[in-house]
Amino acid sequence: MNDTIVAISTALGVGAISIIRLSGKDAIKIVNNCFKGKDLTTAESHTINYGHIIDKNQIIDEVLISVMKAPKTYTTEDVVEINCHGGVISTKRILETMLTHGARLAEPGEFTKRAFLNGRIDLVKSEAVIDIINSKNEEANKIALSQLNGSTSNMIKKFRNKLKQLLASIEVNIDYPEYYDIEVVTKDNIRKSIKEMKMDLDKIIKESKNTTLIKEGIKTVIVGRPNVGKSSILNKLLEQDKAIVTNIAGTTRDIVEGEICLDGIILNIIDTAGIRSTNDIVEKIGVEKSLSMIDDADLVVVVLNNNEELTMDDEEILEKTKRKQRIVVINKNDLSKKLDISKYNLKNIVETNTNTVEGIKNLKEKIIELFELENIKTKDYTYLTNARQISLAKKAYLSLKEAETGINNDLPIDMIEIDLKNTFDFLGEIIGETYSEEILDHLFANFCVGK
Ligand SMILES: Nc1nc2c(ncn2[C@@H]2O[C@H](COP(=O)(O)OP(=O)(O)OP(=O)(O)O)[C@@H](O)[C@H]2O)c(=O)[nH]1
Ligand SMILES: [Mg+2]
Repeated sequence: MNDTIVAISTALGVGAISIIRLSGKDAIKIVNNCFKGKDLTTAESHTINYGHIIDKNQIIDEVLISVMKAPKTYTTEDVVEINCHGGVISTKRILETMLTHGARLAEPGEFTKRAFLNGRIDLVKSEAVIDIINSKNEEANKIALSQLNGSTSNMIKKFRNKLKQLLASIEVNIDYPEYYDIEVVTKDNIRKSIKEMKMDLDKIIKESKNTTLIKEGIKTVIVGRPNVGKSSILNKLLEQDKAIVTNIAGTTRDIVEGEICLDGIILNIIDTAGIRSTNDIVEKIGVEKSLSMIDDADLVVVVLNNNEELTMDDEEILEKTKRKQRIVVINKNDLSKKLDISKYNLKNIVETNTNTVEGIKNLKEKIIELFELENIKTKDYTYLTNARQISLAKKAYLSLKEAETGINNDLPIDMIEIDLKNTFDFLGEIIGETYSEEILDHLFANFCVGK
């Protein structure tokens, strides 16, 4: 953290402007050493300064330089941003010049990591920064913005304060039981507080699951035997002839992907090669790929042909997908019924005929119903937004539950205190009150360089 870091902060490519950003105690000095213009070391903080970046007396580019002095900066260190002409060559040359003058190339997310380590933002807010950059739709963007503004951090802090108060009063009662003027915390009081907190945390965890859907969308995989109409269904969902459709079994060899928006939530749809045993090498690879896609999917759409009897391959596919969130589509319902699935007692069945819009509309409605998409949108954007946060909240919840069991079983109060302290610590980890290097490395590795 003692060195000065540099990175290109804008996307590398042709554009009007590129920004090269430096942070650290020598940021201003390093840039000033290769700047022709006014003396940047005497420039006021938060000013923009015109001049040229030079290297060995040669002009590299005409630039505008923002000088931002510590501590009111993104990282809380001295930060300099060089606005140069967009374009790969001049941007890279300026970066190289900064490196030769003593800056070090920043790691992904290192600017934000410094903001965290220097105490300007907590871990949840750091994660919000990357979420804003990566948000794929307006809803995801709103959640990330609200998180950056502190909504989630405040919620966690409030929760921890409640726990702190409870812990403090328990301790006073344990340490100074002879003081009569202290409000005695009865087991009933503790039980009541724990119950309330448990309910609140449970609600937060449940609501937070939706954020993953909002952020990442629903990964939907269409599987089935060859020729049942998988690609036709994909094309109708996308309203575009993206996949090739023929009456030859084994038409789709590789996966075909597309995206639609259902009630503001993205559906990532993947059409796969028809599953059957085959000796064709290329088709075989396609079939293996189809099978492997199932494990990763949030939703599997199994397509069966209404006009054919159920085959061994169909049965295998139904077996392989039985534990997944699944919709069974009986396609080609314009043709006579030969399919009999009555022995299976299947749920979530939709009949379609890809020559009309009706069945596809029903399929979309089934997805909306299954994922309760209509209820997902909310005006309150206070959520936990990723697996790390949610798994810590779950651990906190389990500790609370342990505390509750303890109190119901009349365990000594200091045992219950341990569970409550664990809850307090797990919640603290969410905002980064405690953290490990490993967690930080993992988290910031997902950032882009320059952020
Ligand atoms: N009658 C009727 N024919 C359909 C329907 N849906 C698809 N088909 C026809 O069935 C044939 C196979 O359609 P595809 O969409 O290519 O089937 P697929 O499941 O993707 O097949 P593979 O890629 O080989 O696995 C084509 O000739 C389609 O026109 C339908 O609802 N009714
Ligand atoms: Mg196909």
